[in-house]
Amino acid sequence: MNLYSIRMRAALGGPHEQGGKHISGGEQIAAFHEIQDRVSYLLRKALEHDRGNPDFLQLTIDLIVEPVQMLSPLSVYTHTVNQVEEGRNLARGILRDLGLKEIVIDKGFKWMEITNEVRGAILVDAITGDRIDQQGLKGVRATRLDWKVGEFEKWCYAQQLQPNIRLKEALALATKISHYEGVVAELCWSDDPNYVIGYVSSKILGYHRITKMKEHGDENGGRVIFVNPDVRVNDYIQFLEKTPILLKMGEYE
Ligand code: PML
Ligand code: MG
Ligand code: MG
Ligand code: MG
Repeated sequence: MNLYSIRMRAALGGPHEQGGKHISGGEQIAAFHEIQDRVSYLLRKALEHDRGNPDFLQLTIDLIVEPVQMLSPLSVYTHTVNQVEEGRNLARGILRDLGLKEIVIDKGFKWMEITNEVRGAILVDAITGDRIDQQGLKGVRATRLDWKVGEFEKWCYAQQLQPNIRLKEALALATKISHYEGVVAELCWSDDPNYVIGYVSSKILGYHRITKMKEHGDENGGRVIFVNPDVRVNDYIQFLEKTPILLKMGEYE
């Protein structure tokens, strides 16, 4: 069956590359007969976003020609916290458990402060904490990823979790991001002012969902990915942008 990658990005004040403020983005993988519904979903996501009403919106639809890799989602653990400080300290502890030094974790959180200007993720050296992607304000966008139809709902049922579209999208992203040799961890929280949940994820420890990573009303959010220095950055970027990934419950490559 032919599958299509459907990508959306929306901005306010012109296109992103001309300085527009990022409003919303989204990725879907769908069969031909599903494209219309998926596009409607992405349009609604962009047009109803709490970051504002976009004046630029781009949709890209293309046939996937590369073989699709099937992955099972990272295991999810939820940590309930009431304060941002508590959430961020918890995140720091997980990053420490993954072997990152204090200075690198500090730098990672510093990079999170500029995620509002950077559209995609920021790649950081896991030993020095320096930025290594050279993508400027564009950053790195992980795309061509989704759940196989029906699998997220099945997975939620098995996990006794309420289906939540944010979790669905973030877990697909985090699973793809972590699925590359030499990637140590990802730190993320949303850029949506009304969504304060974030996570630290890694292939080894799974997806650690933390219920408060920023204050309500704060529009700063995004992703920092810590990678070992022996990773060839351009190959990893190519993987994130181009390799099609579908998530399926309990199935390995
Ligand atoms: C979740 O686990 O609920 C998602 C957390 C990260 C959301 C990132 C985003 O929506 O931008
Ligand atoms: Mg709006
Ligand atoms: Mg951003
Ligand atoms: Mg967002």
